[in-house]
Amino acid sequence: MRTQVAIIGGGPAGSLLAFMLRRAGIDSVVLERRSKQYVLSRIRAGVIEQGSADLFTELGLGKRMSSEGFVHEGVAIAFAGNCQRIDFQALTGKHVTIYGQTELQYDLYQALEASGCMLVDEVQHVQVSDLDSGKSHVTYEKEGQTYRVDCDFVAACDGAHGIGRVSIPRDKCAVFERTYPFAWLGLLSHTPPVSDELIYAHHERGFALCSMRNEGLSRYYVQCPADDDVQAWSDDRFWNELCSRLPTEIAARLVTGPSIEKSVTPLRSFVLEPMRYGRMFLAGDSAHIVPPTGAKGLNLAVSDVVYLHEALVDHYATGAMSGLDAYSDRALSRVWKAVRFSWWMTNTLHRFPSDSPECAFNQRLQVAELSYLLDSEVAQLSFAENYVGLPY
Ligand code: FAS
Ligand code: PHB
Repeated sequence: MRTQVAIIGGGPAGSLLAFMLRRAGIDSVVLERRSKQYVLSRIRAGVIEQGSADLFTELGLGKRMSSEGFVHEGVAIAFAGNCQRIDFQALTGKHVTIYGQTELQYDLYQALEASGCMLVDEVQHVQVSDLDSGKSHVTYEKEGQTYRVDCDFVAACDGAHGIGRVSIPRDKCAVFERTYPFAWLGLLSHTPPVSDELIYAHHERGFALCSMRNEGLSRYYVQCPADDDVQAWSDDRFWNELCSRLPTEIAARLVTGPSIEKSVTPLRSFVLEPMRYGRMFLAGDSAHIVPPTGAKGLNLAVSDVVYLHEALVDHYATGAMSGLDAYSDRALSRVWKAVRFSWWMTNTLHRFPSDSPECAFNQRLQVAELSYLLDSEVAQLSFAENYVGLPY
């Protein structure tokens, strides 16, 4: 078969790109390794920046998000036994929306189906070829059959463990990486959220986060050792540990219950440059990973797709390659600012192992960073500006 853009990966980046290209009359085929059901079952992001939410509304994808999502005008930082709110709305005139990635993915799949976009799921052995020639093509297997897709361009939206990134020769790209000596243990429960806004907690026992999906579905995270096994965490141990890291009055009102999902997520910062190899363009987690502390991963996938869509529309309208040639630098400029913010949030709110270099000094710095943040309106404005999402 032939298409204009072969999209590898049917997560938020791939499905959003396919939908936006379709609206612009540009043909694409999405190849997804997992079943759509599996993709819809993955518990991931929960915070949607204002820019992303405005885009979904503009694209007609925001109906359920605006009726079922929560608009949050602030966030709380729990530190030294107190809890202080940072008011994004007052500081920036902007807010975030709490709406599960699972729900957003469902809306995207509904929209793809309704617009007649082609998505092939449960594909195997996807391979990209001839990316530096006009004969680019992708091959894949499905139910024992091998298929070939001839295309003008390939969009590698295949996440952290896809083939896009690994298909680029090592001498044609550079990798920037930072790993963290801890992970997040996340728990989802049919319990009412402990607070009507998110709480990011700094504590000597480690970081904790109180989030939610809706009035009856809460999402909590506690920092745990990087090599921790989820089996080692009973629900009771999780709830006790979470309570011990929250200010007393908040812990007192925490409603606990059986977990419906529990998982450990390693934390790392990763950027691959450039986000392009020949006629293949990377978007989303295939090019960059941020620790979830800054709630930026999904939102960066959205901004990448906005930039790539613009460049492809310009190419098919004018024949020019200039937009596509500028894509990687344009996307990376916003990516690195989000990498910086996510690194700062992670560095400031987590407990580093006592044997890590300069541990005592860094702990003092954390206290100074958080005291400055909570005492200074200027610092809060910078925090808020980054949290609600920097302009595209
Ligand atoms: P994805 O990984 O979502 O999608 C890639 C798709 O490609 C997958 O469906 C995969 O199956 C498919 N694929 C892979 N290899 C393939 C191959 N060879 N062939 C075909 N298909 C292939 N981000 C936020 O913004 N806010 C948050 O609050 C937040 N919280 C998070 C919490 C957790 C626990 C985790 C793990 C992540 C969180 N993130 C958060 C980040 C997360 O949301 C990602 O950034 C987002 O899923 C990125 O979307 P994609 O780039 O589409 O990648
Ligand atoms: C979530 O709700 O899953 C969530 C919220 C904020 C983060 C990370 C995850 O920073």
